[in-house]
Amino acid sequence: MTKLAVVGATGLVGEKVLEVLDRKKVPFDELVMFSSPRSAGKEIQFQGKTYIVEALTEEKTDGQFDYVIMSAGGSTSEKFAPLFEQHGAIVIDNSSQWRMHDEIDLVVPEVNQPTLNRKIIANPNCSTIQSVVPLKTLLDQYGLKRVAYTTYQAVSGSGLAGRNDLSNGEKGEAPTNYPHPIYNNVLPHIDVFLEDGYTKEEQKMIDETRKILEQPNLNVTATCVRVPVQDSHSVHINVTLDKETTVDELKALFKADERVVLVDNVENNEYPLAINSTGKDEVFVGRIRKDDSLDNTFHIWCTADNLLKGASLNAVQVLEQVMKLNN
Ligand code: 11C
Repeated sequence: MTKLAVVGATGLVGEKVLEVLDRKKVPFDELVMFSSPRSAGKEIQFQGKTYIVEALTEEKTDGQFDYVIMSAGGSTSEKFAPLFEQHGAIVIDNSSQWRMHDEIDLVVPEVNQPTLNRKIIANPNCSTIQSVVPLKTLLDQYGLKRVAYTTYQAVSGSGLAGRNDLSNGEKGEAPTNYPHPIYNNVLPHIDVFLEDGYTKEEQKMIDETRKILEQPNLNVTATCVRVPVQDSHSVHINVTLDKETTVDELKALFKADERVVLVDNVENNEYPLAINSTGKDEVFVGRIRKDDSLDNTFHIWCTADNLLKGASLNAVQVLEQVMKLNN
């Protein structure tokens, strides 16, 4: 008897978690959906049944859950993930709360396995997830010397509030979520600014890349940018490899690689696009070029659906991974 809880079931990512659980036919016997008190009482139709969403309380963490997927923000995860864990559940957490704790696994199933030292497993930041997938292939084949990211991130990364700023901005309304209009604009600012001038989103990409790839000394830098796109993040990855290779060899490597889909036919204007990634599970790579300004360095353009591979799908893939380990 497998009992599963989905926390944050009414949010953008929570909705997708349910969609992916259904689509991938993840096996469980009982499901409980939790939300904030504000959304509690809502009805959700799932697999032919009506679920009433419950407000999460401390007492309810003692519900004999085997697995919990949390997509409810850092403060909820900080409080409730350890309580679920104490009561025996394996918790897969979408927030940034636990990611950089030494004893907590930070997992992208194509890249690494959970150790389960703790029963909380962190799901990485969306822009990091899609980037480490092709980087893992390059790491295994050539070794990595340096990674420089520039991101072009969709408004759904900020949840419904981001989506509203984009659609209301088009109608001439002032933003309520971002400090500036996102409609017709590009914001070099995601999450809060840190003392060194980087944003928290940029620092997350740097720290999480090193942790997931188990390359604590890898040179990584990032500039994270919000663009007026509904869904799917695009990331420019400038990567310096330890060994020499060619563009043709890289293309052949990615073409044969099950982790990614290569879309790189510039003669026909074919390259990864946000609009072609939305609703898809895969990570797309293309526009592979040599960067002659540095030795062994290449440009890669990488897109993925930030709500799927960048959040809900990765969380469900981690769930499937731990279910297998537990069997
Ligand atoms: C964004 N990447 O696009 C963020 C959203 O740490 O899980 C995800 C934040 C996180 O705004």
